[in-house]
Amino acid sequence: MTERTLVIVKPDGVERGLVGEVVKRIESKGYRLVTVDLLTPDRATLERHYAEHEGKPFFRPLVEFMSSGPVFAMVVEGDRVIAGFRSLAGATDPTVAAPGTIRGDLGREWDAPVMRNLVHGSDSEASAAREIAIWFPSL
Ligand code: IDP
Ligand code: MG
Repeated sequence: MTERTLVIVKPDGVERGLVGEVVKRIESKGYRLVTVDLLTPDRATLERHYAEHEGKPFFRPLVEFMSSGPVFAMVVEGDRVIAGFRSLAGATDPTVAAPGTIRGDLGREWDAPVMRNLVHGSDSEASAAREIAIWFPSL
């Protein structure tokens, strides 16, 4: 089943020069980039994107972190890519993310536990549709 998902290389990943590494893993798996953008997102966009987390203790720090510098956002297409990219990304907490995953291999979040985990990936068909509309309204 061909799906689309929203993937974001977060500011820590862009700053560390890991955009190419993330794209390589996505393309090597057989997924296709539909569109990409390098941008510094504003707070309003991030508050919409992370609306499900509003009120949680990490919400404000997360919005600040995500707006702190450029991110690399992309729409990725492929067979069951929503679950497939979550699998490539690994567990939310890089400390326990499995080796072989993006977060497990490359995550270094000791300055901000769990938050700086390099990538975002939509978690369901509904989230993917909602998030793609926020980041790429013309699609
Ligand atoms: P996910 O990105 O794996 O889907 P979510 O639970 O949706 O994880 O959380 C969204 C983002 O919020 C995470 O990727 C991470 O950057 C941050 N985050 C989640 N839990 C915590 C926490 O306990 N402390 C700090 N940041 C967190
Ligand atoms: Mg999530």
